[in-house]
Amino acid sequence: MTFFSDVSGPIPFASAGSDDELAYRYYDPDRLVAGKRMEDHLRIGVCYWHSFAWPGSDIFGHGTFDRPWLDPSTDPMEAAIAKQDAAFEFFQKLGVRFFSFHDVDMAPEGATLAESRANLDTLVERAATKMEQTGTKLLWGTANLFSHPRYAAGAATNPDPDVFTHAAAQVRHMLDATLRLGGQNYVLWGGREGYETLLNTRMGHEADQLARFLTMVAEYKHHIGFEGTLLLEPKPQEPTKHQYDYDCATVHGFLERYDLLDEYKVNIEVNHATLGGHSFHHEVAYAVDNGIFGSVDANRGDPQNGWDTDQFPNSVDEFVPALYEILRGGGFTTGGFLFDTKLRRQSMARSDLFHGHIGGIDTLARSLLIAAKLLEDRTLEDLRDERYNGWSSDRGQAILNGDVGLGSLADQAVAEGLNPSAVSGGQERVENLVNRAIWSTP
Ligand code: XUL
Ligand code: CO
Repeated sequence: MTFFSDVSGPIPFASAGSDDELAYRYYDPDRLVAGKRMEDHLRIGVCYWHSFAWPGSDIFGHGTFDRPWLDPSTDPMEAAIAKQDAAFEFFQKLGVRFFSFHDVDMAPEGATLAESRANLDTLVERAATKMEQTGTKLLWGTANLFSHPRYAAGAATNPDPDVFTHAAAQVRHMLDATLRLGGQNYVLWGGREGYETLLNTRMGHEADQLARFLTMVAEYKHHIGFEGTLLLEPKPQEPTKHQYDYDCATVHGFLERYDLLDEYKVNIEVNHATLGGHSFHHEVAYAVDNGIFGSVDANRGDPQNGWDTDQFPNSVDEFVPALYEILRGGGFTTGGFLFDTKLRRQSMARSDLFHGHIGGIDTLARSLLIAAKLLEDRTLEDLRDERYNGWSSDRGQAILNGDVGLGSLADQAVAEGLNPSAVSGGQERVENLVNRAIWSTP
């Protein structure tokens, strides 16, 4: 059965001036950028949950989307098979290589863990065949530990160890499934790993529980020989009032405290960064500079309401600086850009899924071209080198190497009558240089 019959696919690359709405203007998979194919730089993936498992409902209203595979009167396993067919048809027609899913996106939950496991195994085997036939790859797998009422008070951080145990069973199974499908990463987003009120919460105890859970996951990963990367996905809040994995710096500190830095990296989501009061640029730069950069959930928020609206990315201005830091750090290894994106509830047509992804992918492709140019021209690196140049002096090196203490440094300052003059940071100038690169890249 064909679900997207209006679009023949695969979406072709056309020129920037083309007026074909179902074509890429910048995303040209084979184009070489800084010595690497564009497709290999961006490693774009489609998410199963928002694009195929969500009907367009919100807290005030029912689903609005035209998604025949979500028809509630269909037998759940038959519906899951139709959903999988729709998803793979879409991946093929969009022309991207990766996808990601939660256990419950792909297969219906059964009455018991064993039944859920059997359902998932059936759909995973079917997915394996489709992946082989189409060359589609799994960017990451993950378990949904936040939708079912049993997880209302958290999964790993639940006050009840039986809930922790149930979560362990789900994650073990999804790790097995991710390994089976050759997944390149495994993600843990702790949507309910936080609190609603501190009045009933033992925060320190919950942190120890979470660390035990993550340690068990890492041990199991090695036990089964899963070679992908384990990723934590920071978010400051929503659905909880406070999520423990608040942002990259918080996750970094947590990993260090529990000796897990060798086992986990971060999956940075644009809208989670902005929800945390950071820019996406900040989160990426932090992760790159601290060796924990893993992957990205590409989307955008709404600057006026600040929620996690998960809109399709459309701002080159927002993505250029972040892509710059990613390239500066050497680019993705196992990670990629996963479109963790939701159509607006009024975008009901099946074809809207194409328009959302095409615009977002072109935004990334154009941003990549500009960021690569900025790096190649050393526009920012020369400026940064000059700004930090003093640190290669004898004094700078002595401070960094620990050859000098506070007392002797202070003595030097007094003896020399040190009175450094302030230097301009030139922010407006550097902003202009970035804009010029944006405007001049065809
Ligand atoms: C929620 C979110 C999740 C994770 C995977 O805000 O981003 O979809 O990406 O559980
Ligand atoms: Co996400």
